[in-house]
Amino acid sequence: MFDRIRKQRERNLRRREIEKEMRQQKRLPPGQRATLKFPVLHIGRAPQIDLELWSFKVWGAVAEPRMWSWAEFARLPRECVMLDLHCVTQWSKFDTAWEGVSLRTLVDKGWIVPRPEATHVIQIAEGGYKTNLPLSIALQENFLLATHFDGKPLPQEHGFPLRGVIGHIVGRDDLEDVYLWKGAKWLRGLKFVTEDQPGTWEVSGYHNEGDVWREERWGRRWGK
Ligand SMILES: Nc1nc2c(c(=O)[nH]1)N[C@H]1C(S)=C(S)[C@@H](COP(=O)(O)O)O[C@H]1N2
Ligand SMILES: [Mo]
Repeated sequence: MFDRIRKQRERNLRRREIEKEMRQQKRLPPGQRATLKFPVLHIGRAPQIDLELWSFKVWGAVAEPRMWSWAEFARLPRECVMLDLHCVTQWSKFDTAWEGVSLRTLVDKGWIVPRPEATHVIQIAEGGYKTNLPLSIALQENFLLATHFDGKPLPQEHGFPLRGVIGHIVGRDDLEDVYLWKGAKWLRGLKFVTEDQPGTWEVSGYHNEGDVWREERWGRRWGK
């Protein structure tokens, strides 16, 4: 009967060891704590997605709008990336493995051609969740249109079949790192815009930029 207590203590010890190690390696942003779990956070219910009806659309300030069915999307070139995730609610999860399609690659291949005046990309999810990123950040290697986590298709609650994910790549201090809310689960489309548009959380008081190292959590209301 003490098994559970012992396991819990061991886990907590490991958690604190990782946290200490990550702090030493300068991978723990201010105000964050390490977690070994993968918390699930979203507004409303996790939608059940039918892959037959699913599509991924890109429109707005692009040379031509595009649409992929699931079968087409699954054939796009794929990339793997290891990310440290930082949630604004103060948990950080280190060394998470993602696989999917890089927006950068879609642009490099000429399959998406942003118009010169495009400045931001809005991720739009099933159910209406939205989040905004400067185009320059959406084109970084630490932003992925992810279909797989840890070698397996995304679990439903983490965004099956596709989500935006953004995190820190070890050794890439040249990239901007933003909080995890800037990756939309159940992603259905990207709208390129010529003027910034705050998303779901950004209008409700989260910081518009959300830089994890500057601890931009709340406060800067849209337009101020
Ligand atoms: N579609 C959708 N995506 C979303 C959200 C949401 O409410 N709906 N919440 C965001 C927030 S606030 C966080 S912290 C992360 C959580 O991702 P996770 O549940 O995989 O940990 O998803 C982000 N993406
Ligand atoms: Mo969040």
